[in-house]
Formats: sequence, C-alpha cells, structure tokens
Amino acid sequence: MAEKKKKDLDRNRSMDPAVLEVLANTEGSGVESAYDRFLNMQPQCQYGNAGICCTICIQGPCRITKKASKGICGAPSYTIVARNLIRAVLGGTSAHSDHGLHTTLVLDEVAEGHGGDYGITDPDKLKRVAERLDINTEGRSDQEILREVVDLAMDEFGRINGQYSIWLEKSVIPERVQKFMECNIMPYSIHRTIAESMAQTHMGMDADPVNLVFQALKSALCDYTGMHIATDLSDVLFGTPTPVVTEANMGVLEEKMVNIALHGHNPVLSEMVVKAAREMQEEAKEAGAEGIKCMGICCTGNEVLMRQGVPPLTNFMSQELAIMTGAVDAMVVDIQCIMPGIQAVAECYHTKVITTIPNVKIPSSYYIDFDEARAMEKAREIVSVAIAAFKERDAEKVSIPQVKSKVVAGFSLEAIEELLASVNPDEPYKVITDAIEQGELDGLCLFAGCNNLKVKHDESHYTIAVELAKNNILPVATGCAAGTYAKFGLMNSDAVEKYAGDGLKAFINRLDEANKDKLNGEKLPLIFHMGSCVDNTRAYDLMTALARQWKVDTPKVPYAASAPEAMSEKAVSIGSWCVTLGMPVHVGIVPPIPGSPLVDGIALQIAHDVYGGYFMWEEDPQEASRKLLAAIRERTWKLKVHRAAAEKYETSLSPTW
Ligand code: BF8
Ligand code: SF4
Repeated sequence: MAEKKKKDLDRNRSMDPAVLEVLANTEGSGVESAYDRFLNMQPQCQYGNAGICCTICIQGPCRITKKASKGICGAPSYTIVARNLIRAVLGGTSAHSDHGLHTTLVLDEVAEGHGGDYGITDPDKLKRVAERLDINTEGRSDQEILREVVDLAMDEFGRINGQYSIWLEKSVIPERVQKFMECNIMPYSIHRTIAESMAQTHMGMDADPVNLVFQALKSALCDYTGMHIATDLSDVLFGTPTPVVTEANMGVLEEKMVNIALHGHNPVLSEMVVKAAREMQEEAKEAGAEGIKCMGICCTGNEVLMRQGVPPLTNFMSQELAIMTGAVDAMVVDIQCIMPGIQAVAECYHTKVITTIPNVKIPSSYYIDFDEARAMEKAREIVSVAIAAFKERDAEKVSIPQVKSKVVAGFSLEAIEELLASVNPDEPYKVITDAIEQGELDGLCLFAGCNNLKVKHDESHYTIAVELAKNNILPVATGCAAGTYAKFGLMNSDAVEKYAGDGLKAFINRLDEANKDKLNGEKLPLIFHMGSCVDNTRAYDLMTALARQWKVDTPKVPYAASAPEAMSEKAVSIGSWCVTLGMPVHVGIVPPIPGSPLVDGIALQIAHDVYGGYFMWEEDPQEASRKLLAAIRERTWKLKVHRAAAEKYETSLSPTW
C-alpha cells in the first residue's frame, strides 16, 4: 500500500500518548470522534482544497476545471480564490472582534457602575492602555479613565468614517501605519470593514484579485484590532498574567473529584466558573467527591491557565477524547472551536455539555443562558449541574490516561518585560536585541494555531519548535500550539536542559539567575506561553518592542510565526495580519489558495515586496524548520551587516533594505 494511503487510513493520527490511549481504550465501542470522521471524509474534494469552488451565488457551485475555466458568471480562478480567501478572513475577524466586543460591553457596565460581579482587577493595566491610546490619566479616577477607554473601544467597532482606527494606530509602530495608509488598507472601524468586505465579495462585485487581497488585509487589520481590544480589556477585567505553575494533559483529571472542563475562548464566563468552583468545594464533598477541579480546553483554557493556573486538559483536536475518559462531569463551553460532535460523545457517558451563549447552541446540550448581570449566580448553577452529573458517573467507563507534564506559563508581555528588566532595568528589550547581535540567539518564533488531522495531531507543532529551539531561536507560543507544548513538557525547565541550543540555554539561564528571587524557586521554561489566540497580539507587541529598541521597521526584526497545524478561519485572519505587520509566516496546512497561481504568488512573494511579511506553505515539519530558520537568519544577518555599516560610517541605519 502506498505510504500516503496507509497514512490516510490510520485512525491513530496523534503524537499525544494520552490521545492514543483513549483511542485504544474506546476502539470498537461505537463512540465516534473526529479521528474517525476524518477517515470517513476521505478523499476530500480537491476543488475545495485548491480554493476553486465558488458557492457565492446559487447558480453555483462553480468549479474550475480543464473544461470550465470560468464560473457561470465569468469569474476566473483568481477571482474565486481571492473572494473565498477574504470571506475566510472575515470569518476570523468577526469571531475575534465579537469576542472583543463582548468584553467591551461587560466593561461598559462596569464603567456605568452596574458591573455586578465584574470590576477593574488591574487598574495599572487600565492606565497603561489609556496612556497608549493618549487618554489622559492625570488626576482622574479609574472609573473615569475606564469610561473613556470603553467609549473609544466601542468606537473602534462602529465608527463609519472620518477617523482611522486609533487602537490599531497606537498599537503598532508609525512606519506600519504609514504603510497601511500608502496601500489604502487602514480601516476606519471593524464593523464597517466587515460590511464593506462582504459587499465587495457579493456576486457581480469586485473581480480584481489584487483589490480583493488588499481588502482581505484591511479586514485582517480589523481582526488584529478586535483581538488587541479583547486582550487589553480582559487584562483590565481579570488581571495581567504573571508566571504560574501547573500541569497539563489528561492526567490532570481526578478520579475522585468533580471534573469541569472549560472549553471555548472568552474568560468572561470561565473566570466566573473557576471562582464558583473554588467556593463550592463543600457541595461537591456532600455529593461524595473529594472536591471540584476545573481544567481547560482550547483558548478559554489558555485564559484561565494564564491568570488562574488552571491546568490545560487537552487541545482542539482531542476535545471529544477528554469526554471519552469517562471522567469529565461537565464540559462548559462558551464560543468558538467547539466541535458539535462533543454532544453525541457526551451522550455515551454521563457528561453534561453546557452551552452558555445565545449564538452558540448545540441540539440536546444543556443550555444555561450566561447572563453577565447575574454572573456568579449563573456560574454556581453551572457548577451545580457538574456536581449532580458526578453522582451519575459510571466507574466502569472511567479510564484516565496517567499522562501529564509540569507547565510554567503566564508570560504576558509585561511579565516578560519584568524578567528582562531584572537583567537590564533601563532597556529591558536590549537583553534580547543584544543576545541576537552577539550571536547567542538567532531570533524569535511565535508558534500559534490549531490542530488539523491533515497532519498528525501535535507532531508538526512539536517537531518544529524543538528544532528551532535547538538552533537558538527563542520560542513563544499561544493557542493550541501552546496546548501541545504544555502537554509535552516543553513548558518547563527540564526542556531547556534537553532541547535548547547552547545560546538559548545561556540566555534562559541568565534570565533565571537574574530572577531567582522572583519565581518562587521555579525556573523558566523552554517555550514561553503568551496566552490564547487573541493574545497573539501580545506576541506581536513583543515584535513591536524589539523594533522600537532597534529603531527599525518590524519587517527587519528577526521574528517569524508558524502555524504548523492551522485549521480555523481565525488562523487565516491572524496569519494575514502577521504578514501585513511584517512577519514571515509558515503555515503547515496549505490553505485553499494554490488554485490561483496569481493569488498564491501574492501570498508567497508579492506580499514580501509590499509589506515585508510573506507566507510559506510547508507540510513537512523538518522542511518547515529549515525554511523558518532561513527566514529568521536572513533577517538577523542583514540586521547585523547594516548595524555594523552604520557604526563604521557613523550614520543612521539605512531604511531601505
Ligand atoms: O483561538 S488555536 S483550534 S482554540 S482557532 Fe481554535 Fe485554533 Fe485552537 Fe483558540 Ni485559535
Ligand atoms: Fe458561479 Fe459566479 Fe455564482 Fe460564483 S458567483 S457561484 S462563480 S456564477
């Protein structure tokens, strides 16, 4: 049998031993997960895969073939691919910015004095955000500052024209804003851009692929803005993350406790459930449990890990398998990346799937409308359902893989800055730029994104990060990539010993030494967990800080991004703004673009000429590591040459390379 065919038939498409154990335990049980459905779906449609299937009007679907080189309306492949691309970006932008809007609306209530169980947890962050946005903080109360910050955030969604996005302008360096103005992709606001982009892709509207791609990038900048608002305001509401220590993977499930899996993205709900669970330990004991344990899946898991030290249970691909351990009493979900399949799996066990948001319902699930005005009351109701479910647990079906790893997480940009400031209090980021200039580090890489069974679950994340760490690239991670590293023990200090190249090891050891009184005896990890997917903005803020330190535009900073197992529309929009903001971006699953060599060429090459960032598609993790290293090292080399020349001739850095 051809190698590819064998791979396609392999149900055990994961590198995670806990996942493999659950799959083995449930083999033949009739419980179906994504690992089975992926096989049922083969072979997948190659027109869809290449992006050349159009369903934008109901004369379609129109597929581009040798016989039919255009859609019925005459749209060629480049129009179809570009329109599909922009709509994927809009899916991501809408999801992230709706999340940001939700957070804004909760803070709007707080600003009005009706926050109920919500309040300002981090007034210092509020001031930092306000100052960044040029909002006066002198002599004003937190409440007054918050009012103005929230008003501006609301404006970022609804502004029609006359003023370009302020949140975007103030979060990036001026050179980027100038670039966006020159290319006419600086947005007024999120909702206006989403509407104009949807209009632009209606049947019989824009057919020009370049115009469409530029509009996709403008939409992606709105994605960035919505995400930045979500991160900034979540920190104000719940606190800016600082280092925390816990464990990850399915071994965190406790046989004798009420296990609550928090799944989704928005901490507005999960923070409250964690709080309620802490308060309701006695009720759980009355039900015969030893207590209640919360654990996270996907990005709501990352949010409560970063701020509350809640252990990550698993990442996106294996969400159903968590239930298949028989030990999850309730899976509480909010928004995004929630497989509808969890309900059918839960029905084979005692697990209650609790949906909580009006636009995220799953037929047959338990729905508790999470009304923010009664947040703690609702959170307690959710925990009560989990306690009641615990009593129904079937001990015969419980099989918890004893697989877990220690995790040190909680690295917001502020937390990283503090670590660096222990070495250089005046210029913290110089600790990184010096390490790169002196050859200790070769650069940085952000590992982001999802899981996707088109490649083996977790394998590409793992392989590329380890390879880059060996080559002295400082790794940071978010989202389900971070989930992989947490599960596999790459987010603790043992991994530094095991995998870091000599330069990276020396760098981390120096930070450890300078911070030894601050980390409660802990040591720093190999990969720095910067949070959920909206927190990719934290990782980009790090790039901005390095650009400011070097006084160069971001495309000159040796910092790449990699989404080895990208899956969602959100990954498409994040990748697009990373490119627009100047990063080389590796994607390990080829997105539906190559059906138009023209649009593919824009993504892979032309983007580089215009924005400095560009995409690299590469499924093979070893090859991807080589490409990422080459992209980062090229920048490091150029930066060093230009800095040496500027020093020698006593001039400023040339802006033209
Ligand atoms: O927002 S990494 S699978 S959980 S989309 Fe989803 Fe992808 Fe995970 Fe977080 Ni991000
Ligand atoms: Fe076909 Fe054109 Fe309609 Fe798309 S918009 S489905 S290409 S007729």
